[in-house]
This record gives sequence, C-alpha cells and structure tokens, in this order.
Amino acid sequence: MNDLILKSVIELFSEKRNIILIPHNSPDADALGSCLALYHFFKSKNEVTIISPNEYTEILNFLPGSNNVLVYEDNKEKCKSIFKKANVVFTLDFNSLGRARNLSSLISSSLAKIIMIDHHENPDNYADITISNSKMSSTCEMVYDFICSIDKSKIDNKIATCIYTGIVADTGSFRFPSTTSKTLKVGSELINHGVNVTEIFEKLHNNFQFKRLKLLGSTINNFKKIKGLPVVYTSITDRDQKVNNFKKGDSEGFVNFGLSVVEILCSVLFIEKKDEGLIKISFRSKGDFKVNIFASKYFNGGGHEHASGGISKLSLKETEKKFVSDIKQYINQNYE
Ligand SMILES: [Mn+2]
Repeated sequence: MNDLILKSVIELFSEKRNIILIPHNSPDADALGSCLALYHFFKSKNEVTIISPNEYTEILNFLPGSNNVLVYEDNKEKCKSIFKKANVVFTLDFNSLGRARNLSSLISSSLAKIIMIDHHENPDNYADITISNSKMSSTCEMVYDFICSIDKSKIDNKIATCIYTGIVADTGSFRFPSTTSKTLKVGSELINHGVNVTEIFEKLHNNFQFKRLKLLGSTINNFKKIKGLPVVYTSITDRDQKVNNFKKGDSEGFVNFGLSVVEILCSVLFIEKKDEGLIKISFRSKGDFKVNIFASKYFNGGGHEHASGGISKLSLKETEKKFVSDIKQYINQNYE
C-alpha cells in the first residue's frame, strides 16, 4: 500500500463504518480467511458483515468466526438491506466482479466505497481503492500487510489463525513459487501469535469423509497422458459424484496429483456439472508452462500462471477431445 492509499484508508476508518466483506464465489481458504481476519480486525469499532455469494466447503468451518458468514443465496433480502446501509465494501481474493456471481450487481450499484485486496493478474477497474499485487502468495498475506499498516497491535490469535490458513492453502504449505522469504517471515510472526500449525494442517487436509478417498481413487485411476506431450488430464463424472456423495471442496487438490509424475508440466481436471449444464475445468502447471493464457483463450477462464480455471458447455467427452486438440495446438505455437 503506498502512502496516498494508506492515508485515505486511515481517513476512511477514522469513524464508525458499516462494512461488508465479500469473498469470491465458492470461497476457498484464502478468500474466507481474508474476510474473517478483517472481520475480527474491524468488528470492535464497526458494524461488519461477511457475505459469501454462495455456500462454501464445510472444511472451513473451523476458522474462527465462520458462523457469522451470511450466504447470499440463502439470505437475499437480508443481504440487500445490509448493502443499503454499507459505507465500505471489501472484495477479497478476486479482481473482476463476475467472480462475485449474484452479488456483482449489488456491488457495482452500491454507493459504498469499494476496496479490492487481491493477488490475481489484470485487475478490473471497479474499486475506489485497488490494492492488487500478483506477486503476493495470497490475499491473506496482503491482508496481513494491510492490518499491520493500520494497527499491528490488534493482531490476535483469531486473526493470525485466519491469515495463516489462507497463506498455507494458497502456497501449498509454503511450497509454490509465490512463496518468498517475506511470506515465511509473516508465517513466523503468525506462529508467534500462537497459531497451531499442526492443527490447521489437520483441519485442512485430514478432515474428509471416507467416500472422498474413494472419489480420489477413481479420479487418479481416470488420468490419461497425452502421447509426446508433458500433459495429463482426468475427469470426475456426474455419476462419480453421486456415488461418492460429492460435497463442495471434495475435489480440491486432486488435479495436483498429475504434476507428481516425472516430466509432466501440466495437469487438468474436468468436473461434469449436469445440473449447471457445463464442465468445470482446473488447470495446474509448473516451470515455464503457463496455463492462464490457455484457459482464457480456449476455455473462457483464467487465473494464475500455474493455477487457472475454465468452463466448457460441451459434453464431457467432447470437452476432453477439444482439450487434447487445443493443447497440442497451444504447445506447438508457444513451446516448440
Ligand atoms: Mn488466493
């Protein structure tokens, strides 16, 4: 945050405000952790509400304060009236209003000051205050900096736990290239606030139902390798989900198993969503192989260089076929 932005932020919060905190659709640990950290930070002197566009994985219910999250889909009228009174709206861990789905029109028509804190590339220009840095490991790391520049003394165990969880989730436990010495320093300071490192790991990664293990098994079994290319892909059908009692967040991390294979640089997961009439796609890569441009060019998506998403309205079979031919073309054009 530069001095000018800091000055306007401090001025903005010099009196009591009605604040709304919004994570992206289907919030992950970084998005929800950012909201909850700011919730605990602001709530002593302000009226603060977290509004999630939709339901999130129950895995994240361990985050302190998560019982205060309002889900817009289930509380539309209440959320609308809260929006009417809002002075400040934070959009956290996304940078294009479409990622807030049903909430996007409420945000864009709101008279409140909009503050974006985010680490994705190419931010849209909808916020009054844009705090955007795609070099940062996570929005939670940025929220830590944000809080420190206003009042570091307010960081307590709850805030530290929320921020640490988001950082750990977005960096794959301090492994991904976005992890810097500063990220680790922030982690270290959070541990000094009593964050329970082992417990957070257990809650995030070893807290699933038995059926999720079976789903992982079938997803791994479905992996296919494209001959001659450093690319693997797999899919989860609608049936796989029904048989294994699929819940939001169950497939989190599955796509990364493809990158555990020697010389594989790109791994892709297709999830059939029959009720939405589309296929959701996760792209992961490493090294020089960038997936965000591919995702936006061929599958209406985007994201980070090494972690992107996309969608397809074709059937699962046709989507896979299209993917194989598109990725061949993309690699020919960009990497040979
Ligand atoms: Mn993030």
